[in-house]
Amino acid sequence: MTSRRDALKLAGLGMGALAVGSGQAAAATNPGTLYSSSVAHGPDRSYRPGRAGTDYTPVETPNGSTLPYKIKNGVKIFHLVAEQVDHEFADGLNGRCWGYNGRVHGPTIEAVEGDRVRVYVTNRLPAATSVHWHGVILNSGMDGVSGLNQQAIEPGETFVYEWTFQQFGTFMYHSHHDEMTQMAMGLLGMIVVHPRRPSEPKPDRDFALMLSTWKMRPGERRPDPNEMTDFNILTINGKAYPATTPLVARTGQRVRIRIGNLSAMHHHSIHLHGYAFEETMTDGGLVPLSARRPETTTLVPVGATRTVEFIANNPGDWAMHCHMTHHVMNQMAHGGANMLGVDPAAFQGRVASLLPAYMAMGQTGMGEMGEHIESGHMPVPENSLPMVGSQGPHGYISMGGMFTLLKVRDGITDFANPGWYDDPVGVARPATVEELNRDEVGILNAQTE
Ligand SMILES: [Cu+2]
Repeated sequence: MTSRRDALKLAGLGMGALAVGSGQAAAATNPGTLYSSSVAHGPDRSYRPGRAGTDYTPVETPNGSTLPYKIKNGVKIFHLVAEQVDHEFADGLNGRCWGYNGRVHGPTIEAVEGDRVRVYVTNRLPAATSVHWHGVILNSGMDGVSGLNQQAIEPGETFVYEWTFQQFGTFMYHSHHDEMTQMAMGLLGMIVVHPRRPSEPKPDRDFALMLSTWKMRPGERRPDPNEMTDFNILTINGKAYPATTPLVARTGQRVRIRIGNLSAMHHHSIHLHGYAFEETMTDGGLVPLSARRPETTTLVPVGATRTVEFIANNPGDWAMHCHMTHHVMNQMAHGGANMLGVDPAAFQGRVASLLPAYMAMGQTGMGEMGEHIESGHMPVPENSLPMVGSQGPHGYISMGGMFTLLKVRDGITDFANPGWYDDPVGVARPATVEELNRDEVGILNAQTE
């Protein structure tokens, strides 16, 4: 028997459901208006194809590329080919991965809000696949979840997807068939959609970065999709530092950096030195001005994009990296014994009688390991990466993995790597005896004694 109170509850629920229902109906006819559309779209309204230069400043994908297209009857036509790709993560480490159009990760799909697009997907993998357009609001049948929205694309088949971008922003695409295997093998890419009528200043420099994680056992070429936690290659656009191409801007330019994360298990807190920025967009749309706040680190969760913007008013070479310390180390830093503080003299000789090439390491940390390798004092196994870094202008840079550089220079018009920054203001250096005495620091500097 239903009590009066229950009846009221039911009535309340009913009204709630009605309210939700009408809200959904409104969203369905006008999906992009919440935060992310710059024009009033009717149902599936498309515009003339947006043009680079006039409608938008093209995005750059460091170490990557933009997917070419052709226009037929007002529709932008793209073609993705899923296939095996031999990919170099950094000098010395190659993987037999899966990617799109000969790349890991796939080329960036770039379009303008209101563009009608048709994307052909050819499967040259030994397994079935499908492509999901993460964050793109489109009809259910184009959403790409195999079995749910469509049949899987079998090896040798070509499927066609078609929709109109009703929103702008930073989105991603990836396999949605056997995700665990196929995303771990590299089947992912970025989607950048520019606003048709921007309400905010266009960026002068616009970059797209995809974060991902890999398990590459030293000596092996196949990424291991079964790994759940201990990933040992951390990449930006498929590259581990020092193979990451720097982001270059001229002093005073407005810089936009779009960061997507399709790692298996790890969120990444991406930190930029030298600047405070604002997070302007997520893959859900524009962040309202009233909700923006200054940050120096943006947390990019798995399965999300974060877009940050700033004026490049501080020239220099600036580190930009994941702040999780194990994410800025390469392969050989993982799984070793803790040697910190150990005096290896006692056993070095005994081990060396069994293993002539043996070298104790890690007693003061891992920072010096890259130098040992670079100088030829320490061999690394075939097809593997040392833990960290490369030679910088002031010594060895003990960073690897998810690490890149923002290089800001006065007056440049060419955005190729400008080399190392020579800071005219001053560089930190050993203190002099006069300085130590003057400021009564009470300690003598080993280098100035
Ligand atoms: Cu990270």
